[in-house]
Amino acid sequence: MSNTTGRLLRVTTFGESHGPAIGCVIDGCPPGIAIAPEDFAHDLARRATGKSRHTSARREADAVEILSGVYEGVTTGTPVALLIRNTDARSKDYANIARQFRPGHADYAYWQKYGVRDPRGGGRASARETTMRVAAAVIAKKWLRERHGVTVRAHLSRLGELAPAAHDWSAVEDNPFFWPDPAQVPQLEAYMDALRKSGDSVGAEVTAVADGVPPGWGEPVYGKLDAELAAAMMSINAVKGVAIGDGFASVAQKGSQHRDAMAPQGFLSNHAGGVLGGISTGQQVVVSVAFKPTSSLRLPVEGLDADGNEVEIVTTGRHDPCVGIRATPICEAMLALVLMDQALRHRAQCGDVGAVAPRIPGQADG
Ligand code: EPS
Repeated sequence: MSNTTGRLLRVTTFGESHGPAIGCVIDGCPPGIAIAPEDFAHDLARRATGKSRHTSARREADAVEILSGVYEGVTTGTPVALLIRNTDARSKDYANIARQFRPGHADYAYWQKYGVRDPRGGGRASARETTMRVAAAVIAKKWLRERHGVTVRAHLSRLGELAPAAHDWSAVEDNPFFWPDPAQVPQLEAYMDALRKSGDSVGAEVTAVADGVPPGWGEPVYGKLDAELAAAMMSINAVKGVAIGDGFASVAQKGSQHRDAMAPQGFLSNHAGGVLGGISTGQQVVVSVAFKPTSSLRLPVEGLDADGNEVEIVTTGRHDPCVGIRATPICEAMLALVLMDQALRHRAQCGDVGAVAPRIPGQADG
């Protein structure tokens, strides 16, 4: 029932926001990858709530228990099962809206589909689920880095109407917004403080980038790298759009501008975002993801309850005024999971092909 992503690296997540635990099973993980419970802490903390006043105040320990698939510190090739216990759910915040459909939220659609739903903290529709994607991707990122020299990173590229005025990768991890222009951080702080006071929320865009991807990853037609990236990103809560390379800006471009010229020293531009014909070219893989503004607001809104009564809905509790901020490591994680899956598929079918001349270097900044 679609709780699994990937074909050779298959990640299945389970759990609800206010259930006893969330978890995942990673099947198809190659043997011999060194992994310990503490390896997950860094990326999980980057994604977590309660780390700054600009995100939900819920404080989860996000301590990973490795239940299977790892022996004496290395993966064994058997399913890797990871578990995180929920420790800070406050279900009473949801008591008043348990039978109400929050406009813009998954409540109504889940109700129509299943005829029953877990309303506590959004249940399975909660962004809490993304914790396990980030955990699984810790292993994928490690494998990609060690086996192929591939690195995956991401930054916020829009916060509402604000866009970075400069781009410095080294600044991204030093501010609570994953923002690449440190000079703008005070402006972002003021923007978010005013937004939070108003009780409203705002959308955002994340750009995720992979460096060092060799040419050849991705499969024709239905298994395209860009198609699977789009599906993976769209599976993240609150995502409304995905663009590869120039994406929708391509609409206003001429072919003479968009095509990436090639020379012995490398590609001369990267409008394609590192993918041609669904297959990586060796250039930087660039994917941008649009997040809608969070729907859970304390501002009242007209809605309906499960009996069809008109009701005024107010959502209390601990919500993100801009869920796109914390989505930065989540997009990074999905990029890593898709790349590792495609790398394994490429190895399975084309492992004997080897490097084909001429191999030209990719363009560094897409
Ligand atoms: C979420 C609502 C909030 C967030 C949660 C995602 O949950 P609660 O109402 O239980 O505080 O805190 O995010 C997380 C707990 C997390 O780890 O990402 C939602 O409606 O999606």
